[in-house]
Amino acid sequence: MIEDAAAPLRRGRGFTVMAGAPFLQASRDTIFAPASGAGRAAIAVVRLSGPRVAAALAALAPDKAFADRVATLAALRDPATGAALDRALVVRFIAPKSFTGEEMAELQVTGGRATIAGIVVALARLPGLRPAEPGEFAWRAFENGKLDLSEVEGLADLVDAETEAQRLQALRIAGGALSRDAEAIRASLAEAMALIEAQIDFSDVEDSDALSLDQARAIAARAAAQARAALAGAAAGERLREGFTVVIAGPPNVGKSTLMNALARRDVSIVSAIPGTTRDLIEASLDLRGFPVTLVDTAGLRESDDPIEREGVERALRRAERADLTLWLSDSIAPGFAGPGPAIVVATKADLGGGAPAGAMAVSALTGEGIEQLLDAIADVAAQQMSGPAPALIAQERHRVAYADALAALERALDPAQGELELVAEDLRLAARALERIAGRIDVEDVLGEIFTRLCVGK
Ligand SMILES: Nc1nc2c(ncn2[C@@H]2O[C@H](COP(=O)(O)OP(=O)(O)OP(=O)(O)O)[C@@H](O)[C@H]2O)c(=O)[nH]1
Ligand SMILES: [Mg+2]
Repeated sequence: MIEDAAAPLRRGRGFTVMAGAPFLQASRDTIFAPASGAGRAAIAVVRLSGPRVAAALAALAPDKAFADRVATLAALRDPATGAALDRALVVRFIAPKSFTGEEMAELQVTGGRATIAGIVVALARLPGLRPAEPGEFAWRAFENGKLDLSEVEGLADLVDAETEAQRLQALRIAGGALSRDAEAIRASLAEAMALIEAQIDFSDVEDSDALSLDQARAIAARAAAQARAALAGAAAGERLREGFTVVIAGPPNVGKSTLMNALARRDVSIVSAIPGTTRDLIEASLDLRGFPVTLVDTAGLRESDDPIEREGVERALRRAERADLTLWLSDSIAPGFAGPGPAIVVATKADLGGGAPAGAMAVSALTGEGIEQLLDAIADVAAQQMSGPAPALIAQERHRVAYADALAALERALDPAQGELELVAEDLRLAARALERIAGRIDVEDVLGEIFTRLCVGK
C-alpha cells in the first residue's frame, strides 16, 4: 500500500531530546536572553518568550499596560528591590503572532553591560523564567510551525553572512525559497502516486495500466527536471556559503607575503629579504565585490634541510591542492606552475623591470602596479565559481544530499525497464520522503542539535 504523502504533514513535532541542545524537548519555561551583540551600544534588545511574559512585564513595570505590537515607554524596576533598572521601549507580542509563536516581548534598553546585566538578573529571579540556550528561540519557532528547518538554516547563515552575495543567498533560503521548491516537487509526486495507487486498485480494467503509468511518469519527469535545476546551482551555492580560497604560492622570496599584504590592504604576513621567512599558512579574509574570499600566504617552495621549513612547504602544497584558485608567483621569466585547479601566473617586482613571461600578470607591491587588475582577475574567477545560472537554492550539503536522493529515486521510477506499478510507486514515495527532509518533517533527529546550537543566544 502506498503511504499517503499528500496527507497534511505535521511540522516539526515530537522529536527526541538531543545531546548538545538540551532544550529540544517540549518546555513551558519562559526564556529570556539579550538578543543584540555584546559590548557597548546605544540600544540593546532583551527578548522574552513563553507563558509568563505578561507576568514578567507586570513585575518589571506594574503600572503600565502593554498592548499587542505597540511600543510602550516604561520605567523598569527590579521587583525584588524596587531599584530603577532602566527606561525601556517595550514591545509585546501576543501569541501566536510572534517569532516563536508564543507570548513574547522585546525590551529595548540602554546598550551597556551593567544595564543589561541588571535586567537579566532581575528576570532570572522571577518564577518560571530562565536564560535561553543558543538557538532556543528559533527552536520554539520551529516547534510551533513558524519556521521550517531549512528556514532556520537560512537564518543561521544570514547571521553569519559576511558579504552581500552571501547575505542575499541566505535571505532567500531563510525566506523559504528552498522549502517552497521542495514542497512543490513533493506535492507533484503525491499526485503521481495517487494516479498509480488508483491504478493498482483497479488493475483489472484493461489497458488503463499503461495510461496511468505514463501520466505518473510525465509528472515524475518534470519533478526530476526541477530537482536537477536546483542541483545545478548547488556547487556555486555551497562555495558562496563557505567562501572562496585563493592560495599564494611560489619559490621563496618572490614577494608572496608582500603581495598578500597588498591584496588584503593589511599587514598580515611578515616580509623580509631573507628567503624562507614564511613557514605557517597565513590567512586573510576579504570582501571582493560582495564575494567572500580567503587569501592564504604560504611558505616558499624549495628543498630544505630545515625540518620546520620542510613542514611549511608540505602544508603549502597540501593547501594549494584544495585551493579554488592559486596565484603562482614568480620573479623570473620561467614560472613553471603545475598545480591542480585554476591558476593565475603573477610576475612580481615589476618595478625592478624584469619583464613578465607571456600569460603572466605583472605586479609590483611596491608601486601598486597591477594590484587592482589582479584583484579584478581574482574577483572574476570567484564570481564565476560562486554564481550559477540562477540564484542558488541549495547551499549546503544536507540539502544537496536530500535533492540528490530524490533525483536518484525519480530516475529509478522513470526507468522504462521498470514496469511494476508497486515498485514505481515505491520510488516516487522515496523521492517525496527525501524532499521532506528539507523542511525537517522527517529524519531530523541527527541534525537538529547541530543546526540550532549554531545560532546565537537570543536567536
Ligand atoms: N622591489 C620590490 N621588492 C619587493 C616587491 N615585493 C616584495 N619585495 C621584496 O622581496 C623580498 C621578499 O619579500 P616577501 O614578501 O617576504 O617574499 P616571500 O615570497 O613571502 O618570501 P618567503 O616567505 O621567504 O617565501 C622583500 O625584501 C620584499 O621587500 C616588489 O614588488 N618590488
Ligand atoms: Mg613570505
